Amino acid sequence: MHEVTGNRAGLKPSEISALERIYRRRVAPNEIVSAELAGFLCEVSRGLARQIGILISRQGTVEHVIVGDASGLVLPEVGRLRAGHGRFRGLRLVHTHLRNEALSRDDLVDLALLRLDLVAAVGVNHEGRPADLHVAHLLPPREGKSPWVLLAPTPFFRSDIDFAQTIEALEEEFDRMVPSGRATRDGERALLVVAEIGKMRGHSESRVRSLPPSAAAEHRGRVWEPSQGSQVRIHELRELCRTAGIEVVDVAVQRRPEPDPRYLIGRGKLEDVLVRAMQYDAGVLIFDPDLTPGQAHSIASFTDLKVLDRTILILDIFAQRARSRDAKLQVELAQLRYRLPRLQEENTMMSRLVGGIGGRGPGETKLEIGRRRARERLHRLEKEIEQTRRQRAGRRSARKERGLPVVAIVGYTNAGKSTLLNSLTGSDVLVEDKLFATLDPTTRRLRFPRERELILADTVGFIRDLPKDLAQAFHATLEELDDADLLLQVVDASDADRDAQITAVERILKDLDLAETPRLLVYNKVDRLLPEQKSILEDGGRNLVISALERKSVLPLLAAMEEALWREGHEVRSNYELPSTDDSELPTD
Ligand SMILES: Nc1nc2c(ncn2[C@@H]2O[C@H](COP(=O)(O)OP(=O)(O)OP(=O)(O)O)[C@@H](O)[C@H]2O)c(=O)[nH]1
Ligand SMILES: [Mg+2]
Repeated sequence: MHEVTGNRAGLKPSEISALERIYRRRVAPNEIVSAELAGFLCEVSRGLARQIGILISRQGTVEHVIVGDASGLVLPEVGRLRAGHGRFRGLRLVHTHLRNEALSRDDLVDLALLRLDLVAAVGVNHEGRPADLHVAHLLPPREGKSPWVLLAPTPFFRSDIDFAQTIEALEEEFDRMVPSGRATRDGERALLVVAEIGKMRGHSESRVRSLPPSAAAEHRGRVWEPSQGSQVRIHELRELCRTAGIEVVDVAVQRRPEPDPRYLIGRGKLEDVLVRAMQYDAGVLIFDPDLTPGQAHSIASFTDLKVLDRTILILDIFAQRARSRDAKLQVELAQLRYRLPRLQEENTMMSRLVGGIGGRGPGETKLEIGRRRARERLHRLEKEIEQTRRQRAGRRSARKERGLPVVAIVGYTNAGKSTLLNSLTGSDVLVEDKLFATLDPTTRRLRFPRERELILADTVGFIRDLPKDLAQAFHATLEELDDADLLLQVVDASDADRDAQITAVERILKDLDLAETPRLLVYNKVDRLLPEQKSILEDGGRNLVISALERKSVLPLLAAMEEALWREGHEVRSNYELPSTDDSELPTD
């Protein structure tokens, strides 16, 4: 069925059928549009006082006829969905401009987002004949360069652009710039989209709205820098991506007083982002802060890219890293909880929306399952987790009977918790310079001189702004903490974000009802500090300052632990001595 779409309201049946007859026309391969067809479009356009647009295939057939209003038209969903491969869609837009005006921002955005072969506007003169031909096409991605080029308008009948040659040359250029091997690369390429919500200081975004996207982006880039807080978040998001094996090709930041209810960022900015994603050949957008289910859906219906947010990314990393059955169950539960409100029965967007990077789920759940099955699975998981929780509780109470105090190592992810466990107990727990290296809690026994013994537990790292119900899903991993007699809060002293991380960890401890548990703050990685920074941090011996990599430096911590524990009512002895400071005799399991 060859239908005329768009602004048909008020058109007479005879006018509609005249437009429908355009579908019978053919255009020669080397022409953008034939002179007769252009003439016809101008005449009808002027008669109706509306733009008329057609999408023409490489074969020269008319694939769509669209009616607009006096100043623009809305293209049909020519499959925003990725139509096979190739850089271009194999369709060009030819439409009329009633006042012979230049190509609009919308024309250029359509060109980029729909990856049209090119976009052409035929200006209409006062006699209803073709005036100028305005043409733009895409350019291969180049740092800081516009994604498209506008050719100088020429009188329609003097224009000598050979369409077939132009598009062939362009495709070759694109192939040279962006090797096709990229399509089969291992890792994903992502563009980060960060909204800085809060008071607007200085420049307002709205002033740059009317510029074409790339110019607007450059303009913005000059006007303000993301705040300190945003920079920290962006850094963290990059680290998360690195951990997940995702390459970050670009970061877009928008400052706004309130999140946009539909798209988180403004629609114009989102178009910007999509153009850039296209330019960089990115397949994934990662939003921070997290998207509401509604936002996720609106964005996914706007683009065919994968739409993720920070929490989905974190869950994906958890899924990649979970080893034990417990951890797998918990990650899967957390994923389902996050995804359930985003699931819609029979929704094709779904796998892009909720599938994470590789559609990874640690368990047997196919992430494409519908709502009902997801709910069933969720209940089953909850039951299973409850069962294993009881088993663990049994093991813990057996331990309790033996009266061993429990010390749990907590802290921000990558602070060095596992490294500390290793150096205190001479173990060999996985340590990695990546986020969330530890998902499965490890416990080790640590023996002090004079028969004193304790259980040392490593835990999953904390991170700011993990949604509360997800934190809950990990509660089982953190149960160790409920029984802890003492917490060692490990801080990466060398991280610029140190203080905010301490605050984030303290907030989570409070959420977990652990604010009252005795706690030692341990500044780690001080080998990375300058001597004067280190001595400020030591504060005349008031702070525990260590380098978990150097076993000797943890001795004062051991002393402090022993003191805290056996003074906290376990068994106070007066003839107490510090453990030996001889490194070779450092107590181990
Ligand atoms: N320079 C230096 N690096 C350290 C120190 N302690 C740990 N690291 C490094 O920091 C990185 C993270 O260490 P982990 O022990 O895995 O950190 P974690 O807190 O267990 O991290 P997650 O389990 O991912 O939350 C590793 O590359 C360690 O080698 C230290 O005292 N000094
Ligand atoms: Mg660890």
